[in-house]
Amino acid sequence: MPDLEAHFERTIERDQRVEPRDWVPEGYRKTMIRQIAQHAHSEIIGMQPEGNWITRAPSLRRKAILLAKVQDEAGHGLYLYSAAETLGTDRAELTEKLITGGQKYSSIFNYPTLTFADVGVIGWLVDGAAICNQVPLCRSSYGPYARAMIRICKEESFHQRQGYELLMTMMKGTRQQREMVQDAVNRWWWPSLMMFGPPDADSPNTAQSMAWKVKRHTNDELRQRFVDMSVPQADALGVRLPDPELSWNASREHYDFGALDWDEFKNVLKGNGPCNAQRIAHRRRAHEEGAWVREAAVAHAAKKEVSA
Ligand code: FAQ
Repeated sequence: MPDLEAHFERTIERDQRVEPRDWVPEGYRKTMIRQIAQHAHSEIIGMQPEGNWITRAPSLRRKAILLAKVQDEAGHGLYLYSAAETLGTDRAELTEKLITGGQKYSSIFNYPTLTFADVGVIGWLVDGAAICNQVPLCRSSYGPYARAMIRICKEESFHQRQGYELLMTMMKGTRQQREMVQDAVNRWWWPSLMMFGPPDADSPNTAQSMAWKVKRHTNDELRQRFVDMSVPQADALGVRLPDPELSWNASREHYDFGALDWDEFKNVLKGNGPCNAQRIAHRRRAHEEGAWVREAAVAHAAKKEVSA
C-alpha cells in the first residue's frame, strides 16, 4: 500500500494523469465519481430547458441548430457516464441516484425557459460559464475525465457562439425582440454566476480537489473570470447586465460585482427551485418509458453472444 500511495502522489506531483488501472485513495475515487456524475446529470437534465423550444423554434434553421445542440448534450452526458464507469460505478446506479435525489445536478437547470430569447441566453451565458469552468478541467488529474472534457469544450464553444449569434440577430430586430433578450438576461445572469458553486470560504471540496489537481482554480476565481469576460460581450450586444454594482476596478484589474443571493442557491440545491420537481419527474418518466429499450438491447446482446 505505501508504494501504491507514493506512486499516486508522484503522479499528481508530476502533473501526470491518473488512469483507471491505477490505485487511488478512496477519497479521490469518491470525489471523481461525485463530480463526474454531477456533471453527467447536468448535461442530461440540461437538455430539458432548451428541448422545450424545439417544437416552437421560429424557423427551420433555428430548429435544426437547437436539435443538434440538445443532441450534443446527450452525447456529453454519455461520455461522462462512461468516464465515471471507469471508477467502478455504473450508469444504472448513477441514474437511480439522480432520479431519487441522491446526487445533484447543476442548479442552473432548475429555472424555466419562458421565451425563445432564453435559448440564446443559455447559449451565451450558461454555455459561456460552462466553458470557463471546464477548459481548466481538460488538465484535470483523472485521465478519462480530462480527455472527455476536450471534446466537450469544443462542442460547448460552438454552443456558446450559436447563442450569441441568435441574440445578435434578435438585437437587430424589433423593439419587442430586444426587450425579450433583456428580460432573459435579467433572469439568467445571477443563476449563471451561481453555476461556479459556493464562495471559496463555503466550499468544502475545493481545497482537497485543488491538492489532487482535480480542480485547477477555485470557484471564486472562475466566477471572476466569467464576469470579466461577459461585460464586454454584453456591451457589444447592447444589453445591460442586471447589477448596479458592476464596475471596473482599476487597482484589481477586474470588475467588481454585487453580492449573490446565496439563500436562493441553497434553496435550489435543496430541491425548491422553480423547476426542480418538474425536471426530476420528467427524467424519471423518460427512464421508466425507456425500460423496454434497455431490455431489448440486453436480449439482443445475449442473442449475439450465443450465435458468435
Ligand atoms: N449546482 O465544495 P463545492 C453543463 C454542490 S455545465 C448544484 O464547491 P465542488 C453544460 C457541490 O456538488 C454544468 N450543486 O463543490 C450545459 C457540492 O455538493 P456535494 C455542470 C452545486 O465539486 C450547458 C456542494 O455544492 N458542470 O451542464 C453547484 O468542489 C447548457 C459544495 O460545493 C459541471 O458539473 C451548482 N451550481 O465544486 C448543458 C462542471 N455548485 O456533492 C446543457 C464540473 C456546487 O458535496 C445546456 N464540476 N454544488 O453534496 C465542477 O467544476 C465542480 O463540481 C463545481 C463545484 C465547481 C460545480
